[in-house]
Amino acid sequence: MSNQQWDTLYLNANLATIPSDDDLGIINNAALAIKDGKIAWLGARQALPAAPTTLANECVDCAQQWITPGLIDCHTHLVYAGNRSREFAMRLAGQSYAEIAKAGGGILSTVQATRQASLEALYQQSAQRLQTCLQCGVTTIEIKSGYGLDLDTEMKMLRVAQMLEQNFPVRIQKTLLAAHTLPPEFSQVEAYIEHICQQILPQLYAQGLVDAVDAFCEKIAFSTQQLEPLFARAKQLGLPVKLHAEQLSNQHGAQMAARYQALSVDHLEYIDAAGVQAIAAAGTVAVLLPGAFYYLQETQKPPVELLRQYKVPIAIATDCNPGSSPITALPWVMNMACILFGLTIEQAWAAVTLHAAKALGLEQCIGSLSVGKLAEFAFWEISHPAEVIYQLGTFAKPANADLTKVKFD
Ligand code: DI6
Ligand code: FE
Repeated sequence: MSNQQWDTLYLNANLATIPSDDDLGIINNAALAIKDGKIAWLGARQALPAAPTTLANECVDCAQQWITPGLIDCHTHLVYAGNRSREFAMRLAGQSYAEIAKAGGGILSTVQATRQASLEALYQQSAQRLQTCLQCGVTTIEIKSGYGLDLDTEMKMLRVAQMLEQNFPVRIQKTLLAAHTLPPEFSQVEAYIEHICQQILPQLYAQGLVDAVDAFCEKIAFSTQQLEPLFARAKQLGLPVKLHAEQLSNQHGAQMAARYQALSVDHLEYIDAAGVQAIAAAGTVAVLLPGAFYYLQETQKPPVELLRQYKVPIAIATDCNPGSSPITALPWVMNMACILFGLTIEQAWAAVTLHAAKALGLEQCIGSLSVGKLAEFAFWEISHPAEVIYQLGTFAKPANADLTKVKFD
């Protein structure tokens, strides 16, 4: 056994530490040390207190690669069966997302496919999508249920998410989205919400399958009033809440979510000043989903300036789902956030690291390169972090690939 103070020391690296959303926190020719899975030291290589080999058991030459915090996709519906390319064609022919949903397509068509799929088939389809997320440098991903809308299928979806976490090098936060839309078995919204509160939520929570509770607050889904009992039940169980809010219209979901100290409110194209003030006061993160905005060809943009004025942390995510955002590539969504919503490169990076961590309640452990946080990184062969956003199709290096373990003096 060696008694060096660190386990691993990365050398000849460029770091983007992401301390805030106005600064990438770049350190060139840097060193980064790991001890017990956490960042123990980082800084300019010349500032190392002694010769590398006297400090760490293993020294790794990064050959000028960049290290960033692992990317965090804080809003996805990654587990589902089938796809909805036919609806995509219908939308291109002029039908709206809401019209297709009302006509029995939309979410309910994926519910049907997901109910019919075996656990194995659902796992296989979802694993393929997850693999592409990981190629983009994702180390933490949130996955929602919501295409089951009954106990067995919601359980199947969350079990698939759990199995994915066991089989891939990624942290998965599991969110119950049983309140996605009204299932065909129920004609009364109140009765379905009651069923979630009494049966689905407590049973799946007891099985360790629920880290948070989400709902779809929209004209074509649920009202704030209908969702209150669900959020109250989540709080009773000690679970954090989040909300799909003000995507297609302003339902004042943000204010309701803020009253329950929601981790995040997501979409927000139609949020107004009162909504922004409410989430600012509650410390709730605004999660923008430019993929859905793009696919649905929306024209109303989320009020980025107003959110910044009130210092609301802005995260972005893929919203990976078969209807409104069939995207797994988080860097593409960073690109869309810059081009469509006017985020800067610095804001887009913070939106998939620092602020995305907060949107999952994990800001103490991940989201930036800082001493004490977990050693979860993405490695990139680039000359500046802007390239990840600029050049679509820039992939992260598989963890530690091509990095040579060498002896440094
Ligand atoms: N908002 C979304 O973006 C997804 N769900 C939601 O509530 C879309 C889900 C779908 O169309 O399948
Ligand atoms: Fe969504």
